[in-house]
Amino acid sequence: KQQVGGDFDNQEYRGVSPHYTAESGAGIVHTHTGGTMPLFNTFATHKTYIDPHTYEDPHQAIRQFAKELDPRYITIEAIIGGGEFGDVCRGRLSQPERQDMLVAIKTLKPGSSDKARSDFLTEASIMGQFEHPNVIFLQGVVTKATPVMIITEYMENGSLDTFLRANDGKFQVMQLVGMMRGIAYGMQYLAEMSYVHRDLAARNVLVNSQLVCKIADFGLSRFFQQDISHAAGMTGQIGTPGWTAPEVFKFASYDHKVDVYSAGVVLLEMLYPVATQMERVGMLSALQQQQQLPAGL
Ligand code: 30K
Repeated sequence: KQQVGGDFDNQEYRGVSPHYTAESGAGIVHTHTGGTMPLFNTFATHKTYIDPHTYEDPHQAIRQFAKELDPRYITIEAIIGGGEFGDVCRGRLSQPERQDMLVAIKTLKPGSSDKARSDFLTEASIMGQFEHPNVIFLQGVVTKATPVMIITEYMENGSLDTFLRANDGKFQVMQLVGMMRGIAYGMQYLAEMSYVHRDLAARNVLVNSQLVCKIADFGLSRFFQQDISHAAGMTGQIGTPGWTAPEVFKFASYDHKVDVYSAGVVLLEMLYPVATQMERVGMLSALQQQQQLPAGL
C-alpha cells in the first residue's frame, strides 16, 4: 500500500495537470488538432519508427538509437520489480554537468544468452526513437559493461494496474479522465510514428508523482506496414488474451487499430480496477452482443 517516493494520502492532486500540454487549463475541452487534421497522418511528414530487426547487426540499432552511459554515473539503490530479463531497480544517474536524477534501471541477468541480450536491448532501440511526455523516456544503456542495463525514467507510483487497485475509490473522475487522456496522447503519438504496441494494458502503463501516465513495454511490437497482407512478420507474436482485439486471433493480421481496442480495455481497467479479467471479458462480450453494458455496470 505504501508508495515509494510519495505519501499519496497527503498529496494534493487537485489541479495538477495529469499530462503535459502547452495550454494546460482546466477542463478537458480542447485538443491541439483543432478538429481539422486527421488523427492519423498518412503522409509521412513526421518521423516514423524503424524496426530494429531491419538492422543486420542489432548492435548498430542500439548505437543509433540509445546513448551509451558510463556505468560509473549509475548507482543502484533498490529493487522495485521483476522484469522478463532480470531485476528492475531504482537508482540514480549522476552525469557530469547535469543534475542528478532518479531513474529506473532494467538489468539483464548475468549469464544470459546472446539472443536474450539482443531481445533485451531491442526494447531500448525502440524506446530510444520516442520522445513524448506520455511515453517512457530512455536515458541510455550500458552495453560495454556487466550487467547490461537499460536506464529509463523513474515513475514514483509504479504500474497503473497496481496503483489503481491500491487506491481504489480515491480518485476524482477528472483525475481519471486526465490519466486516460495522457494514455490516449501517448498512443496517438505512437500511432503517428507508425508503431503498433500490441500489448497495451494497465500493467504496462506507469504513473509518476504528478499522476502523469506513460506507456511502457516495447518488446512485443513489430513495424506496421501499410499493406498488412504482406506483413508476414506480424502474424507471429500476439498480445494478451482479454486485451487483444478479436481480429488478431481471427485473421492473424492487424494494424494500429488493435491498440485502440486495448486502450478501450485499459479504460475499463481504470473504471473497474478491482474487477477481474474474467469479469471484464464478460463485459466485453456483453457489449458486443447488446451494444451496452450489462445491468448493474
Ligand atoms: O519507475 C519505474 N520506471 C520504469 C520504467 C518502471 C518499469 C518499467 N518497465 C516495466 C513496465 C511494466 N512491465 C510489466 C510487464 C515490466 C517492465 C520501465 C518502473 C517501475 C516498475 C518496475 C517493474 C515493474 C513495474 C513497474 C516502478 N515500480 C514501482 C513501485 C515504482 N516504479 C515506484 C514505486 C513503487 O512502489 C510500489
